[in-house]
Amino acid sequence: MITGLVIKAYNGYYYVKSDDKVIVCSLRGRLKKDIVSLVVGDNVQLQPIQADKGVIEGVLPRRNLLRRPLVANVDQVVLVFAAGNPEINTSLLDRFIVLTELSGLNAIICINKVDITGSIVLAELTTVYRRIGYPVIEISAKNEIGINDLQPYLNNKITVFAGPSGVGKSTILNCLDPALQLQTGEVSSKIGRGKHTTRYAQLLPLKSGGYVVDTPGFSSTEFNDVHEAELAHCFREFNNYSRMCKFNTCLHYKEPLCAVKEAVNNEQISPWRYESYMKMLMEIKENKRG
Ligand SMILES: Nc1nc2c(ncn2[C@@H]2O[C@H](COP(=O)(O)OP(=O)(O)O)[C@@H](O)[C@H]2O)c(=O)[nH]1
Ligand SMILES: [Mg+2]
Ligand SMILES: [Zn+2]
Repeated sequence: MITGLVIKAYNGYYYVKSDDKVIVCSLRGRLKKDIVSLVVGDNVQLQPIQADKGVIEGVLPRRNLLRRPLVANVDQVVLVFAAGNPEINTSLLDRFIVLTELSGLNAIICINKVDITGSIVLAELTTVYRRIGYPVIEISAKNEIGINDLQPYLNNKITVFAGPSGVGKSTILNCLDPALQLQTGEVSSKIGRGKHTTRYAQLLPLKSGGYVVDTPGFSSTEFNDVHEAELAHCFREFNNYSRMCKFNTCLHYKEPLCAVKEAVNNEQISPWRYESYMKMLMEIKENKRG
């Protein structure tokens, strides 16, 4: 029996990387329980049949499971946004951050297309997120600027690239490793949608070691099962203040003597972060009612 890493699932077969080989595997019957019982990113035990074929006999314990995209054992998420075309929407960035925090993963913020000057003042934005503790990397994939700042984060890790479509995720990955040859540019119509790389999560090996997952840009950033009380914890900088709120159940909304709101007023917490928080909180409250 040998062990390997599932890098791709397709048509009922699993492509397992073991040493330098990719072994195409079927699944031992008793393992076929549900769609999340074996996913890309899982470490498996397999019985080789021929040089490049095998049968998966067991799945090793997982460290974590990301739902969108469906990948196991992810180390971190790179959230890609663009300085322009399309311009950063901080409320959307904060939603991605919350989803990453809920999965228990670290977020790295990557601002691409710094060759474009948008109306957002990048320096202000990067200062806020860095102060919270998120690495912020500014790059221009098109001009191959700043790629070297991103590279070291990816070595020997499984990294998911997420963000809106059109921000340059695939272009960045091609820049990191031209052998990936990912399709870039606007997805013009339905034609592009059902195709390989976009629909199924796949671990793409980087020449420098490590794997990346390219996503088509999550279209859905809804919080289905998120509890109100959980949300505030996803805003890391709130944690320093929430201890001092009068009520320990404080949602930093209409409660009196709220230390988080006070910190917003004193500009210790960025007002737009608080705005993002309120938007999401209202949405969760709405969902609860509906
Ligand atoms: N100006 C500029 N355009 C870029 C840059 N990186 C990517 N693009 C363009 O943005 C468009 C979308 O890129 P793509 O990689 O497909 O984005 P994805 O949807 O996030 O994968 C393409 O036309 C790219 O050529 C950059 O650094 N600067
Ligand atoms: Mg893409
Ligand atoms: Zn409070």
